[in-house]
Amino acid sequence: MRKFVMMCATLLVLAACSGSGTGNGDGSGEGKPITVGFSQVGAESEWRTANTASVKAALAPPEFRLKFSDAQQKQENQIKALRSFIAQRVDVIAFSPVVESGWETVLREAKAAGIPVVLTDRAVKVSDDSLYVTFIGSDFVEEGRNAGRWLVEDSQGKSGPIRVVELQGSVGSAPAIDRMKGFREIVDADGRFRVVRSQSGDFTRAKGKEVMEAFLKSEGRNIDVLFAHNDDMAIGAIQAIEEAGLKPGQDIRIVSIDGVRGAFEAMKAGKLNATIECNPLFGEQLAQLIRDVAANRPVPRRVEVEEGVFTADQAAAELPNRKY
Ligand code: GZL
Repeated sequence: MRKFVMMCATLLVLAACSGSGTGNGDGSGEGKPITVGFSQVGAESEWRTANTASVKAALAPPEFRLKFSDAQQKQENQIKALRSFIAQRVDVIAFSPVVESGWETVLREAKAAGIPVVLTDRAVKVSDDSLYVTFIGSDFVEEGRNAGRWLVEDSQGKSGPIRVVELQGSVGSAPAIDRMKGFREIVDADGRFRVVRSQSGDFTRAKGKEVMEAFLKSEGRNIDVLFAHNDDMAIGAIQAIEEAGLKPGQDIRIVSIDGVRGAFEAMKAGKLNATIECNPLFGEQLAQLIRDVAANRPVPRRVEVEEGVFTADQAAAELPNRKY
């Protein structure tokens, strides 16, 4: 009889400790923390910094055990990080893929290891959609369309050709590919706009300034508009425009994407004309997706974040409300 009681007690203790990574983590629940491997693109922009802060704040102990890796905008570093998460047998992998292609092999390794993958911010191109469970982020094509719509509106009464230069995001990245696609769709339909130069500034201020300097050198005063795929490159370009003796926001109309604090400050100073919001603060939504995925609950295939369009006349009033 005594042996039977001991065995039941042991089984009860084992059941309480085993958990499946779905405990509510506050000590009152019955499971262990959910271990998440997160590979971040890098720290290239104000947007990325805000996104990292939001993810880290949401995937916090005791509910989560976060293994965070900064890839410094290099795909090979992300692939290394994903392989390390697989070797450590994390419960869930989440990552923002720096570029769209080249993920098939490592995602098959994660699938073979039985580790679910959540895409955040940027998408991937793979032949087998079962290689990731869900995606949370923005509609970059719509962001590009919104930039184009603002420019068409801003150019009311002007005849063409209106000469546009474009600072693209990182080559091969989903935001760069899709923002360009959406913008061209709108401005090409209007017919008055000519994109005379288009080159990557890799989403950074420094590179944005450098490429804008090259545009100014080759096009001189024949630039009417700058479309930048993110605010950081636009802010770098603003410096180049001023150093060339021109007035950003007046001699050259400027529209960019993200809606970071620096953009609102530039709009308030009259140097940037509009920014299309791309919300990086989805950490809590990501945490809920990871809870559901870890517990094998069904999740939507795609979760999009809410975002708006902000123009210079709104900047002063909106600036105190900005959270990133
Ligand atoms: C967009 C994100 C982009 C931002 C840039 O969701 O991937 O990367 O627009 C950032 O600021 O570098």
